[in-house]
Parts: sequence; C-alpha cells; structure tokens
Amino acid sequence: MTVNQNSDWPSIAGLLGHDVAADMALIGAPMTLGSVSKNACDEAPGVVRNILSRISTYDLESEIELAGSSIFDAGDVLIAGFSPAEGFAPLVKAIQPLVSRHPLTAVLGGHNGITRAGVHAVDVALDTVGVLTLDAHFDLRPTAQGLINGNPISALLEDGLSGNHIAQIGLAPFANSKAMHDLAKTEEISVYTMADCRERGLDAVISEALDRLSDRCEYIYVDFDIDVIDRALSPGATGGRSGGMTPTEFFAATRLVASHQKVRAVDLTEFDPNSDIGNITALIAGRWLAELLAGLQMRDW
Ligand SMILES: [Mn+2]
Repeated sequence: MTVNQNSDWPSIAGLLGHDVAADMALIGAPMTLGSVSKNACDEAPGVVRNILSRISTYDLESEIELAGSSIFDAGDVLIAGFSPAEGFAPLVKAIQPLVSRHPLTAVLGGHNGITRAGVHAVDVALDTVGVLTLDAHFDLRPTAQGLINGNPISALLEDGLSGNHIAQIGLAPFANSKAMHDLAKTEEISVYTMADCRERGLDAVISEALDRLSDRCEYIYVDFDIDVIDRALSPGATGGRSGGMTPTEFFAATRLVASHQKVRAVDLTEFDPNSDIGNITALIAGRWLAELLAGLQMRDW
C-alpha cells in the first residue's frame, strides 16, 4: 500500500466499486487499431485507473468534497485489437445499460473511433441525442476507406445524426482541411475555434453550445478528445498542437459540461500513454474524472 491509498488521504481510486446506485459509471474502451497514427491508446484505461490514487477527493478551491460519491466501474470492454467497425457493436452493448442506469457514464478510450458507439449507446435512433466535441479536429475525414479515429463525426452524419445536433469546440488552425470546414458549414454544425474560445471565454462558448443542443435534444453526449489541450502541456496526446487549450481551461470545461442535466455520457479519447512524459497527461485524465464528479454534484436533482 502506498501512502496515497491510506484513509488519511482519500483518493478518487477509493470511489471505484460496484454500487449500481452510483451517480457515475466508468467503462474502459481500449481501442487502438484503425488510428491515423500509431499509438498505445488501448493502454490508457489501465493507466488512468492507476493514477486515480494520486487524485484527492477534495477540491480546496471550490470546497467540493467527493468522498461521499461513488463510481460504478464496469471494467474494460474486450475490444483490444478490434477496428472501430468490429468494436462498434460490443461497445454499444456494454455502454447502453450503464447509460440507462446512471445519471452519467464516462467512457475511457481508446482512440476517437469509440465515439460513434458511445453516441449510439445514448440513442440508437440518433434523433434525441446531441453531440458536443472538445477536439482540435473536426473528425470529418471521409469514411470510404473504412472507419478510423479521424472520422467518427462523418460516420455519425452518415448514420443519420443531424448536423444541427452537433457542436465542436477547440478546433485548431492548420490542423484541419477546408473541405472539412465546408462540410461542417453545410451540415450546420456549430463550430468554435480556439480563437473563439480565447476571445469569448471558454465558459461562454460551452454554455452557448450546450444551450443550443439542449433546445434540440433530450440527451447530450460529449467527446473530450485530449488533443484539444496544448501539445506542450499534454505530451500524451499525439494529435495535439501548440496553441491549444490549457489544462486549467480543460478542467473548468469538464466541470461545466458535467453539471448540465442533459449530459448522459462522455468519453475521453486519444490519450497515448507511450507518448506521455512524467505522467503529465495521465494526471490530466485522472483529474478529468474528478471534475466530472464535481460537476455532477452541482446538478439540481
Ligand atoms: Mn478527435
């Protein structure tokens, strides 16, 4: 036992268990095959679970104590070595019951190819669900060559998700094509660049996006692609670029998202532990879970 795991230092790790009445469910989606670049994203769920003993249950800034919360840990879906197409059905099947039982379900990727399954798990018909992405990329690459981590939003549009049920925040310059931007405009996707986030403030941008989705949708699914964070501040995301979000902004965004009543499921994708340095990105991912719980605690039940 390490010093972090004793009762004098309550950590998020101590909240993991099998309480079916838990406010939040956690499930690992270790998908790596079908990535634009080589990665070890399948190792991320294990690395994130391990780092949770270093994340305290107490936020001294807001005086929120999470020690009374619990997380139902559903383990990992057995999709290691599966492509996004092969992993789709097992992921939907595993995530769906969690979404129906818990107010919030957190899916730990895995690369971004898991997002399509997460959205279907909230609503198979795709007509009551809205999708918010915090991502440096549109993920609107073509699907003609098959499903990859760079095209979950294209796949969802082709599945029948309406473009005005989609909002994308944190898009980076010189990291996306004009064709993708044109497609987003044609489909009436709400697009917020990093410049929009800086000029208007991230809180204002996220609130506007959630309000717009809320007007149109019963449920909201949020994809946190960790490559939205500045590359220098999060080395464990190979898709990240300079000029991205700070971790502090990312944490505030997470809490705000989780405090919204209609947000029923979220994912964290593209964390590649092999590229991480000194657990920088691992600790960001661990705190992401704490911020989700803090946001949940702010909901009006
Ligand atoms: Mn992405």
